[in-house]
Amino acid sequence: MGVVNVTPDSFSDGGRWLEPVDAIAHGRRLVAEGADLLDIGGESTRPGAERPTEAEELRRVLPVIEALAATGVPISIDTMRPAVAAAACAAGARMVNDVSGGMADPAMLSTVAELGVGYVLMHWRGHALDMQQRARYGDVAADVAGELAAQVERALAAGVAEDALVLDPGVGFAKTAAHNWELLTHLDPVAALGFPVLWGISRKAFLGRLLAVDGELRPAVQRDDASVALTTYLALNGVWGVRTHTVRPHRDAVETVRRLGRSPVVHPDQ
Ligand code: PMM
Repeated sequence: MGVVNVTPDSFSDGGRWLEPVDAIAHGRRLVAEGADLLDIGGESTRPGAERPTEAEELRRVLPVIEALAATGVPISIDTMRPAVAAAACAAGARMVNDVSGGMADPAMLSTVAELGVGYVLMHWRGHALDMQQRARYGDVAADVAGELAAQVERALAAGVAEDALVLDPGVGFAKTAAHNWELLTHLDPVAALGFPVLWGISRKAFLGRLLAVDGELRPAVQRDDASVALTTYLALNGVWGVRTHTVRPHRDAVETVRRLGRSPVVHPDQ
């Protein structure tokens, strides 16, 4: 899943694709590099971020979705707002990527059910402004799986189809670096829920910390090799997808793992 952030303030590429023409060109580049899916978002969720208005979010994403839907590559809309999800699907999106997993606005679940589109349900405990204060777990992998299972129940009760669901453990969302590593080394509890699993690890701060030199975090754009290492590991462990800012190196990693016969990841052409 290639990321197109139409935001002024995303942590790794904020402001780079704020103009529709730049976002569209970027999305086309990601498709040319082999993206199976494009994730288009107009709200940054980095820790401490302020929320844009709904009107501003729509203004950012709609022209980009319309243009990129024309490439034929499936598009997900990265939003927590039901009205944005509905407008995005009317403009050509086929999936809703809700980092709040239906918790920011409970009407999201019935909206997704009515739209009949795919739904990425991510583990979430609160908005970016104060989410890191909620990073408290007993056993993080078991707790995240349990909270995801509870949201899955709510989604199904609201009428979301079981086969529309993709789960995401939400790396970096109300989680410390130690929590992220613990989740990544204990994939089973979330996998055992029986749904496809998406991981968003690309360029995240815990990699910047791992690769820090003299206490200086490695800058976001210099975290790509570490991101690809995690994609390789996740592909070896049969995840459904990874959400990434670059596509070609991740695609290459997945193809290589697949050639080794070690991954159940299925190529769309086969
Ligand atoms: N991370 C970000 C934004 N959206 N969506 C899903 N499903 N999973 C994630 O981990 C995720 C996401 C934050 O990263 P960005 O600011 O680089 O987009």
